[in-house]
Amino acid sequence: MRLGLILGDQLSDSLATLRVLDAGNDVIVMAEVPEEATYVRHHKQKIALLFSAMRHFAARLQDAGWQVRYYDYRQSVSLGFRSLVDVLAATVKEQNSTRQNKVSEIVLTRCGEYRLQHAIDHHWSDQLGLPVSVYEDDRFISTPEEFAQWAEGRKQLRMEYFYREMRRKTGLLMEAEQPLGGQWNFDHDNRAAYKREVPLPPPLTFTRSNTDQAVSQLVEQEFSGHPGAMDSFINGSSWATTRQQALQALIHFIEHRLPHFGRYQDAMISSAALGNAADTMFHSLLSPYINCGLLEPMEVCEAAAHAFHQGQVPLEAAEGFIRQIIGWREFVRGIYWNYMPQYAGLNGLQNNRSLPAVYWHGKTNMHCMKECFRNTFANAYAHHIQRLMVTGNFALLTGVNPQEICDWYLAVYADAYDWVELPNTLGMVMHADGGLLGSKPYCASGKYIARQSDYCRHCVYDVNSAEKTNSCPFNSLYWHFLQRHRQQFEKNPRMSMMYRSFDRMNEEKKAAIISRAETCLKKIDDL
Ligand code: FAD
Ligand code: DLZ
Ligand code: SF4
Repeated sequence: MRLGLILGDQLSDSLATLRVLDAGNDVIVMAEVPEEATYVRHHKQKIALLFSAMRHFAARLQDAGWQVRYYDYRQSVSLGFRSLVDVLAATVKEQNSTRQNKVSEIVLTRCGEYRLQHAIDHHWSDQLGLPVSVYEDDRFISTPEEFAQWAEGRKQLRMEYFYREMRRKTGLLMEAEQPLGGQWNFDHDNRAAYKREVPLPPPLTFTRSNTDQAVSQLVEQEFSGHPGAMDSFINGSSWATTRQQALQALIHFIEHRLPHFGRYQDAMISSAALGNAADTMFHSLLSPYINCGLLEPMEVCEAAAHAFHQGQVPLEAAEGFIRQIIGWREFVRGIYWNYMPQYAGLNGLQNNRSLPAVYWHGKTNMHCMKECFRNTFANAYAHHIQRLMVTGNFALLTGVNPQEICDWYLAVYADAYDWVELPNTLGMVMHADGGLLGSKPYCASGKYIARQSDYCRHCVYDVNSAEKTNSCPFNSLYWHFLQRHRQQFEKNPRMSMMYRSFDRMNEEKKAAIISRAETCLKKIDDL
């Protein structure tokens, strides 16, 4: 008989492991273990979501006739298991001592993170004294090998071209070989600020099961030192933990959020004025489910395409959403597997500032940052523009060490796994990969935030100044960043205009801006 290990981010009925194994003969192993739960200080809600979703999934497998050996966190700890391989070793022993039919092989699906996959490929077979077979994770649309072939020989890797391949491969929003609407990408229509033209989406809450409640208690007791609050999980306003609830979230998204998704994709709004829906705008909130397997990327994209074909949503909304999944999501995964493990150590801009304490306590006078941290700690969520253009932009402009800021993003979001977080943070935000993921850094002054949000209207800082003592820190830090990295970026055609703007300022103004930036850098924790 074979043992099939299913990981916390592999909770899909279609998983290769389940297709390879035989419910009559083989045994599924699942385990909550300290090593996975603490390799970073995961947000409490991320642990609660995963443990609860794992328990519900194990119960579903049992109902479907599978034999499942499930170790909950307290069992793992009391049996002295730290890691998944400890669990497997003990389960092999247990099965071999109780059955005539001995364990002949360990089976699993390629895992999401290099850290674990490396251990599986290089150590597990020796540690367990058994063959370990790893099957491709075909819930993704492309394989790491296909990406490597596509990337080979290209001078620059651009998501847009990879995305077109994925459109062709999936046939989503295609008519023969041509994109529907005659255009691959409608991104230029997706830049509006939110002026309350349409109401924000209604809330969706989930009924909490006994399992959710037991897990919440466990997390409060065992992970009290981890960041984040549990309230929105406990009251059901944050995360789904079953396949059925995740499908409810998908339906809610298609009906209430997708119609306006593209248009307001880059918008941000203060929550005090509009309640909790402001924290999510029209984003889908589906990433935690897609990443842990409760929803599959193709079914989510097919639902969006179907809504377009039924006339429920405009083409630019469906295309914009599908691009995020078969474009960005697949592209960053390809980058990850193509360039790991070297990728994780890159520091192209040689940034060495320690992560400012504000990233953990969230207390600051900068209203935009305060809003993003509040959302992050309350819900284990922030939408893409909050991550990229506020907290990410601040880390870039202040020169935070990329590995430290990556660990932060990996910890605080319910959807965070190394394969998707790392390229987004190290590549897209920090430009630490020398431009592999983006041709220029996404650096921006407070003007961008003022244009895309109402944050600046509620802030003590003056977004129209870069040099006054109460000037918006993003403004002076932006110019300081450009000056610090003049050599790398001055010749970049997409950035040279900014250098010319700075050079045209009079000397007194330039000096005042740089001096204000230096004060901000010295006093980051007081901003
Ligand atoms: P929506 O805006 O509704 O987007 C729809 C879906 O598209 C998402 O659910 C997600 O599956 C996919 N998607 C969108 N943008 C990206 C992207 N850039 N990369 C990969 N998939 C994308 N996403 C994660 O899933 N896990 C992470 O750990 C993660 N870390 C990030 C760190 C930083 C610094 C940044 C800038 C982005 C990160 N992202 C990450 C990408 C993106 O911010 C989240 O996928 C998105 O905010 C999730 O919320 P949503 O489901 O409401 O997304
Ligand atoms: C994120 C996570 C956490 C918090 N806990 C577990 C766990 O106890 N058991 C498990 O199998 N998986 C967990 N995960 C998800 C894993 O970290 C993830 O499967 C690997 O990093 C591979 O992507
Ligand atoms: Fe953020 Fe600056 Fe606007 Fe304040 S003024 S909200 S710090 S961008």
